[in-house]
Amino acid sequence: MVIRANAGDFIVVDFENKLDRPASIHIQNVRYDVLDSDGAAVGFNPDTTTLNRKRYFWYADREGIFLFHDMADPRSGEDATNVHGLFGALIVEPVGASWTDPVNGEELKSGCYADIHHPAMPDFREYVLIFHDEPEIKDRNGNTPINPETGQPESTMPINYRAEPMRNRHPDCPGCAGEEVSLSSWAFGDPATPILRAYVGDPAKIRLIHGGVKETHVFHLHNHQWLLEPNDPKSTIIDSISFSPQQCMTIEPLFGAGSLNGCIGDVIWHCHLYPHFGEGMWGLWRILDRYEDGTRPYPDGTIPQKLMPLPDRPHPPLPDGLHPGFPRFVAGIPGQKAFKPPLGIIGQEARLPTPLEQANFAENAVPGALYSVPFPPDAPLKVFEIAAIQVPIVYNRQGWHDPEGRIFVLKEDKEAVLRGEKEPEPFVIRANVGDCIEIRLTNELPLEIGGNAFQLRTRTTEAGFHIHLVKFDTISADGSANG
Ligand SMILES: [Cu+2]
Repeated sequence: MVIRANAGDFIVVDFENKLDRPASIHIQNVRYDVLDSDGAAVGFNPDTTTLNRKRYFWYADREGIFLFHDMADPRSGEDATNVHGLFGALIVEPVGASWTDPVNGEELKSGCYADIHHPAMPDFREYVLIFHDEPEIKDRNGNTPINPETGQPESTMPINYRAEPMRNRHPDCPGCAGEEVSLSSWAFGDPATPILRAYVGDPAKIRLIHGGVKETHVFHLHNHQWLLEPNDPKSTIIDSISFSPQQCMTIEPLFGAGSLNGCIGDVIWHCHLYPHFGEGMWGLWRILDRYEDGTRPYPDGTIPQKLMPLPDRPHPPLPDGLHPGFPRFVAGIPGQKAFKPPLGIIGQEARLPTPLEQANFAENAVPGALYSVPFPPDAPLKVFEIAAIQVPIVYNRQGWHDPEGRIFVLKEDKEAVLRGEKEPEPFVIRANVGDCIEIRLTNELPLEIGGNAFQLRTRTTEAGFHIHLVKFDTISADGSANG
């Protein structure tokens, strides 16, 4: 549950407990009387948890994110309430702000996704994302979910009471091999996890919350950055941040949805701890180029909800025959592996753009930057010819080694590395601020890895080159297959 108030509001919460155990609402960081509204039974205070009804008083003295949860049972285990989801947040907006439902523009009583309006400040999209610990989720038959590859039980890592683990997106589609398709909506449909939506350029605030009590997560958002210290324009610019149990922070992506280069498409966000990512902790930010009226199906037949334009911004252009709006101009076949983007690929999967793709290219489009061009036309060009290769990596004089080391190398160094004349090292390249960088990647990896006591034999037919913090075109250069 996410509720909102304005700074300066006095808030009365009438809490009714219908559980068969004491419960409460304990809020963090707003002002309240600890003797009456702490929602806990602490020290010599009265017990402010309840089996029936309790009224709590809060004073929202400033803007921000204020997590609340049950403090009658603060334990972390399955016997307690936190891991089962008994938490939420109060978001305090500026004085004078109002909020509406992004789907229909109507008044919003509660909800994770809101459009925030203000008479003197820019409107923005507000997305509240509450990350969890790992609840003991059962499958539809009441059993602990099993990873189909390992045969072992596996955890589930939710956001906003949803999770999209890779085990449910197991490659059985034509042409699919392994992990590289698990994030693809072409192969498996959209994930159950939040799909945040905006028109390109919309200002946005992600209200990032850790509702759990045990584990740390790392929030990472592709192709967007934000200031580590929002009120300091000289602050470090980041695109990932660790956050621990009960921490809350506002992420305000610079330049809004689509970042500096106005990219459209599906921007993935996820926990950077890979086990969490693989066990469900990811979602998409769908950045739209055309008005979405809630009637027009995606390629797989699902009909997305309407998205109200922010009223203080220019109305997004209406779709037409050649510009049906993302993702409808992207070539693909639902139920199958996503196509590679046109023009940028040499070899078996090379293809020319369809007329629809061509019509949606940005002005000055080049292979690898088709739908948004992240550099000015006069930017100096640096080209790197790179290969991904397998080579043993020896870690020390005692000969501890990884027989299946996998590294990027400059093509001109490849033979020397493979012959053992040049030691493998992490691949580091350099450029100057303002350069346009063209990466030409050749995948020379073996088609499989493992097949021993420690690693299942796994197909690894695909490789990508995903970069952080610099600008690129999300649809054609993310180095992944998202959305
Ligand atoms: Cu995590």
